[in-house]
Amino acid sequence: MENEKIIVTSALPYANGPIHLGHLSGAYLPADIFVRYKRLTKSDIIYVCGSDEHGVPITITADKEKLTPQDIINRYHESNKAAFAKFGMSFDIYSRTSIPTHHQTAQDFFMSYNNQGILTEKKTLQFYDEKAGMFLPDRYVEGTCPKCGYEEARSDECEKCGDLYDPSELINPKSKISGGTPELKETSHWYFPLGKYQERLEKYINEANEKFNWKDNVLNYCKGWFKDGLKDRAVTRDLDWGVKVPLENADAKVLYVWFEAVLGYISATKELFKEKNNPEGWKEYWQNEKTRYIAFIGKDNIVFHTIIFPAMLMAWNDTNDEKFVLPENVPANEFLNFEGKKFSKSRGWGIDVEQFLEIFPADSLRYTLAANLPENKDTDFYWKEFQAKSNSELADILGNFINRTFIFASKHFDEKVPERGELETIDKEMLALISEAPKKIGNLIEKYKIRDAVFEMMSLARAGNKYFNDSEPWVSVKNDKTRTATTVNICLKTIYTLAEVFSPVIPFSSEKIFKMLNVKSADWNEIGKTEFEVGHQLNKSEILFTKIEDKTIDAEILKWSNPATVEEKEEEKFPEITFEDFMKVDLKVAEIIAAENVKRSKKLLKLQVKIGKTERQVVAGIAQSYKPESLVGKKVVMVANLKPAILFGLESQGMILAIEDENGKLNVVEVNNSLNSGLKVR
Ligand code: B3M
Ligand code: ZN
Repeated sequence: MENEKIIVTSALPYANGPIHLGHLSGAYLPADIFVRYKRLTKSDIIYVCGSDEHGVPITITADKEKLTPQDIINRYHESNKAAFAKFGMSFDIYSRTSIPTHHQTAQDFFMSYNNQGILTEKKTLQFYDEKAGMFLPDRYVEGTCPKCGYEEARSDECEKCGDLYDPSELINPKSKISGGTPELKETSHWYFPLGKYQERLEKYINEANEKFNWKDNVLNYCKGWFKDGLKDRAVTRDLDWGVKVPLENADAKVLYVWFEAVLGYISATKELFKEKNNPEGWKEYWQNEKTRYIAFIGKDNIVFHTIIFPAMLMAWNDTNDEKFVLPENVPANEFLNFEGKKFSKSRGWGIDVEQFLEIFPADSLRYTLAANLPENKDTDFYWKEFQAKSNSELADILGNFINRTFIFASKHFDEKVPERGELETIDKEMLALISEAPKKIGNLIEKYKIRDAVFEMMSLARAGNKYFNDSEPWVSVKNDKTRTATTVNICLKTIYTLAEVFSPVIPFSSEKIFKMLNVKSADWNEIGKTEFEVGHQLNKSEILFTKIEDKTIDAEILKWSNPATVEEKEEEKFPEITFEDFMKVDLKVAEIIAAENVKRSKKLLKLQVKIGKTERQVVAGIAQSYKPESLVGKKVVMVANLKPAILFGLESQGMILAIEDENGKLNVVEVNNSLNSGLKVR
């Protein structure tokens, strides 16, 4: 029988920041464990991943760091690839979406849809930044929510109250690029008719679920989308970074990043087979109805993999001879938090993989993360738990069992596998456990219950330790060496099985154990039954897991509990300005002569200030730090030539300088009361 063909993909991480532990727990470690297991069962499996290098997330990072998008993706593609390798990710290829193969693939899909009349071109209004000379993507516009007054609302969606609105309703819109007020301007985009596929998508998910048992979190999420009704989605954007729309009248447009990123799985596979000198080989996987395709992702990517990508493939398959497989399962994980708080790139919260692996071995991280995967709900990484699990399980159970056995084998059996004598009940029970464990563990991995699988792995090691204790070889060695031989033989066989079943989780350590045993990894389905030849020569043993000391962990805890560390990372880099730039800012001493709350706003105060002989109204976001009456009479510093803005329907004619402390409290910069208002600050 031909071995089953499987494609496994993990979400393509944006190349705009380092990979952190949350990423690993979501889409990478579970996939790697699955793939490594499947390889040992002799499946014909390919595992592809790579960097997602387009879209606004990349351009925003580039703007922030005053670099080009190309600089950003080069930096993070290489460093993420290296970090993944160090962590033991066994991708067959870690590709990237900036390569020509990918651009070509994405454009082919777009053109096929367009030629088949699947897409429609529609006109819409979108914010345009005159100063920057560009259309602004959603995340580049900020303003006040028309519903709840939240001042950092996005152009068409309020993060605070969840309202969706037309961009024309956003109050006081600001361009994040120039700071200016953007205008709504007409543009046109190509739309994919997602709504038309709703019925077929529901059917596809139901059927896949019946056969392959999808996870509840994924199903519920999809149900929510279906309930709201799928809508047409624009698959193009006005942006100059990405895959160009391959049409004549679309010079300044690129494909929407999600539209092309999911196709990155296909282009990465093409690249893989090109490397193998078999450029058509990818088709045997992607365009083969017998292939099983499994897409590992984090929960924030569900809709793209269960709805949008399958709909895209359906549309292609309807209109082309070569048909693609759809995912049979999308086992999305929830999130891992770091010490009780969400990982956040922008706030610098949470350790990244590279930093982590400078201090601790990859297998300790793999094991502890795998035992605590957010399979059904969010979980947390805590330093103390990491230490406890590494020490009390990897070192004290697994490591200790292997170590004791090797000491006995070398001391009493000349580093060779001794022959078993007659089996007693205790031996038979241990042998039964060994022969059942691989199947049991394999079944759990097949169902994406990796946590449970890891628990079973350690249970086998625990059982081995107990068997060693209960057999008391240190007693038998004095009066019944055959008994000791039986114990050591069975312990070595247990270790062989442990090395195999643990290898998807702790591959580096398993490799060492195989070497100590002087064997290679075997077929997973045979492992519990494999016997050593009597007299098989063992190699020298080595310490597999060293205990993590309190002082090492305490140092980490301290580092991450000290807000200064986080603050440091948060520090924004400002571009240099010239003296002339600085002199353009008109700073003046102002006296606050009246202050009151702004209706419906928690943040804003309406102030009247005096600057020399003139009076002005300023709307300042300091209501959470000051009672209005406490401000009256204070002399402060104000930016007097700021372009007026409307906040909550009130005109604000300037800005007051304030210092934000570590807790987010604002402290207005006060000046000596003897100084007259209107004086220039410089
Ligand atoms: N780059 C989002 C993320 O990094 C996105 C995934 C693409 S998968 C095709 O979470
Ligand atoms: Zn709102």
